[in-house]
Amino acid sequence: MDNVCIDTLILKLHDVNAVKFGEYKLKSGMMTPIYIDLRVLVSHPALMNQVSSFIYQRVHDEGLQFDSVCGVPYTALPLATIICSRHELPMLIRRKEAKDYGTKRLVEGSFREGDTCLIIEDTVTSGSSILETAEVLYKEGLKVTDAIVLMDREQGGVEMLASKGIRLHPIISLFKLLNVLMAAERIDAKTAQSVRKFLLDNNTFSPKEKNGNDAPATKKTCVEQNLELSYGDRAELGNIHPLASKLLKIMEEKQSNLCVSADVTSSEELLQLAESLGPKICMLKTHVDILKDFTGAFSQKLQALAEKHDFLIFEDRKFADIGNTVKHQYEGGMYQISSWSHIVNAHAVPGPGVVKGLSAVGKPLGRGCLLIAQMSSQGSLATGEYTKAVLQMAEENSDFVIGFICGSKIAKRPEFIHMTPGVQMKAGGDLLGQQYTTPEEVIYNKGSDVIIVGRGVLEASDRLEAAESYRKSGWDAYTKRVTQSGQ
Ligand code: S5P
Repeated sequence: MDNVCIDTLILKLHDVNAVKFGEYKLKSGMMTPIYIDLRVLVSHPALMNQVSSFIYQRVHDEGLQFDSVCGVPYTALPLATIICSRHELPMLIRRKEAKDYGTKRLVEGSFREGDTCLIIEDTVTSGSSILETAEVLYKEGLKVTDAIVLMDREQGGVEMLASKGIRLHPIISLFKLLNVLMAAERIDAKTAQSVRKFLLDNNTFSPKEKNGNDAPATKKTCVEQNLELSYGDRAELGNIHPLASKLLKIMEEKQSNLCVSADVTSSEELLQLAESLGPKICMLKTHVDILKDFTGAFSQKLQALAEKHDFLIFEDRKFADIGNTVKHQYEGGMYQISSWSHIVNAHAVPGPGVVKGLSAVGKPLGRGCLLIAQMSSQGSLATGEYTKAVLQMAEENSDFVIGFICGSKIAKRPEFIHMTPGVQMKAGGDLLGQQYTTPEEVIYNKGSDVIIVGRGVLEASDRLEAAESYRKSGWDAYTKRVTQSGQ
């Protein structure tokens, strides 16, 4: 099924008010900030036909085998009717109440014991409505192995039904729906974020304790299904390092995955950059040892600007010595990096001692570290097995390591941040081995989280304008990636 059609269908459903935002009560009594009301479909016959086509297409794509079709009353009943009529499939009708005259049957239509019935539903929250219908069918000697639903609220229905032996095939997930509505500017990022949080916090299925609250189970499920979590969702993950969470929140809030590499040699120019580009960036990267006039007062001013414009400071010191030495380099000397930089980075070459040494200083201060897993420069030795070993080192020290400097996403855990240097609007390189790829390539194709841009901004005639165009490119690539995930 192609993406454009699903996106268009979502927008049409929003047009007819089948998707509502506000305060609504679900059948279970739970209050929800998003309500899916597909009962309105009967008033929109063209849309009704389209929805039916999507459902049938899915039945076809999955190659489902069944003897009859049953729509969960009432909303899915007309959908099942259209599908069965169009494709000449036998249908069954489940009565909500047994009539008190005649045959007293709960299922109308002809069937034989042992027949398989496919269930069609409009919206699933916990999966209980599908299960209720399945149980009525079971009583009549029918089998139910699969169900198709137009809208999955992603609150545990798939898992609950799977635990009862029913495979649920959702056509639209609420996470996908939110991304499409946000990309079309029908809702703002805040609304999408609060709905996502609600969905993650209100999973109705827990394998141990049915109907209990089990938020982590949903989060795990999204990851397991390889659904792309938004930056905002990742910020809320249970195991995330507080600094990584803070960064992801800033990114979501400012709609920026841009880190500007402020590779200038005067502290005044660096502060000017921080002041003017501050609103566009999630992070400012420094090489403090190239400043000709570093002072303690400079680092205080930089911290004040980071507060003012809500960005993190990343001193790109690339520590690479034994633990005891890096401890001194991080904390002491004339730069006292740990006192002002939220994030530092390190090479893994010395072994885990380098992380231990840095962590001894940085962890009590709430700082975080990025490990250099890959480099953008030509002929870099940080590849293959080395990169894998860096990943392992990060996993073992995730109380201080928050992510990686890398060319592409290397870790599956959504708690880790991937940051990629060597970014310009045009692929290419410099005369000293730097290699550039584009924001789209880095974020959309390579799955990284943050673009690090130095000369792409610094050498532009209008630095602010350049920063804005990198911010926009990076953000658009991210939105595209999240929107297209899980399809
Ligand atoms: O592999 C790397 C790692 C880093 S941190 N390649 C890099 O280029 N960097 C840094 O990113 C580098 O030290 C510089 O500060 C920045 C890239 O700058 P640009 O001017 O080439 O965008």
